[in-house]
Amino acid sequence: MKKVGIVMGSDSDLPILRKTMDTLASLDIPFECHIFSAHRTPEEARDFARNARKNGIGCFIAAAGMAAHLAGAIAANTTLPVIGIPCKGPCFDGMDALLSTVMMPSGIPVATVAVNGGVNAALLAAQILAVADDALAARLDAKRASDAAKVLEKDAALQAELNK
Ligand code: RP5
Repeated sequence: MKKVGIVMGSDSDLPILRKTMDTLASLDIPFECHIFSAHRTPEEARDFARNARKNGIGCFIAAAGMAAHLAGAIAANTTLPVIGIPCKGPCFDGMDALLSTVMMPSGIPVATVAVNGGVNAALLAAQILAVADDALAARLDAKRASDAAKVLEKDAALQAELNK
């Protein structure tokens, strides 16, 4: 099975990526995860992207905050799908990272999830890999059903409380 290549700009992004890794692990999806920065370690970020296909990576998740160029820098060096996570920093409520990640020029796409959207990035990566993997698609269906059942349980509890 193809791996997900996860990269974050700083270890300060790690709490968001922990959710990504936990979600991938819960779906039995292999991954490798690195701290490479578009600005501080541009050669390592570029090499990770350029060597990914031969290293068994099927798609990327790239997370960064502030002037968040990491997802775009990865996308510039691969035609594998790249999912960007804008991470909320100390200013602008994450709008800086959101715009830096999402506003890619034509030709170099980045599929951007919500600010701090670590879980959805993992699920989108899973859905990309599941296009060619029926067993993974079945695990995703099971997760959707289980998540829906949890919401309905909460609704049932709320109705029971309100209708006492
Ligand atoms: C970005 O700058 C990183 O992705 C991080 O979100 C932000 C701040 O990095 P640190 O100064 O906390 O290392 O490159």
